[in-house]
Amino acid sequence: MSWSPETCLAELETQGYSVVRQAVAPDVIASLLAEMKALALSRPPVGGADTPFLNRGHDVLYNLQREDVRYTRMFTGDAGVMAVLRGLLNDTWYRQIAQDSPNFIMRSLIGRSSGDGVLPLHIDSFIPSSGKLCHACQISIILEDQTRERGCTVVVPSSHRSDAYADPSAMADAIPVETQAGDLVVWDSRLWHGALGNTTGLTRWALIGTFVRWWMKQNFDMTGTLPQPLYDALTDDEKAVFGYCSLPPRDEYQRTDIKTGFSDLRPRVSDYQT
Ligand SMILES: O=C(O)CCC(=O)C(=O)O
Repeated sequence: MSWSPETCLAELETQGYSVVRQAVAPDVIASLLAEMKALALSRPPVGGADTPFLNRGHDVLYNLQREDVRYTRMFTGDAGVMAVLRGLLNDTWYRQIAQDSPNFIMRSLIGRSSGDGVLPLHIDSFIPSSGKLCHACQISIILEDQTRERGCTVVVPSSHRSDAYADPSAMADAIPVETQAGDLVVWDSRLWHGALGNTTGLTRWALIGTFVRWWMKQNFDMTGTLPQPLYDALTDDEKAVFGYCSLPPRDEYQRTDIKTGFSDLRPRVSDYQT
């Protein structure tokens, strides 16, 4: 690792975001990009009328954690990324898992390519706050260069502590985050952020992981729908990141603690339903 998680965490604290330049090797980026493009062609269309407002007009590949463990491992397999995520999101009162392992979870894992419309400023923490503790963050692995014309991400620096929902009129104060393939952009999900319209007619793919504290809901039933061979490939740390250690018990006779450790992990995905 040639970058400093401490610097990234310090920037996240003050600015609400951090850019890590050239964190991922070009050959890895090239194969991820080819896979995003192939998936976009081969997957049946989703959504329609119930597509969330912010996703309309943009290409989104949902639930990439079900395709291949490699997509999850772009995050969990990177010691620097994991140090940043633990620093931001680990619950220090979570005793069943040692603090050098994750107790935060992944809320979503998507591929995203900007369409020609602007992505309005928004937050993804659902609730703003001015507190020093972060409860959700996003990491975008940039697969294609992002310029203003190609719809780069925009942010309002330090807005993560504003204790307010994003004000669309603040787009005028938002700064473009121009990046190159291989960069990482990390932001506190309370940060007011969006993206410019992509007027180039080209794709603009990024792999975006959203990570949250262990008690937040995931976007889909990640734990119930993971194919067994992918579950078998996960390390215990990765199973915790998927949420298998913090599933609510069925009732008080199954368990009375909402938090569990690695010794409570089960051999099969279906075991968690019983
Ligand atoms: O792709 C981007 O530039 C921003 C994506 C975004 O705002 C989001 O995933 O919440």
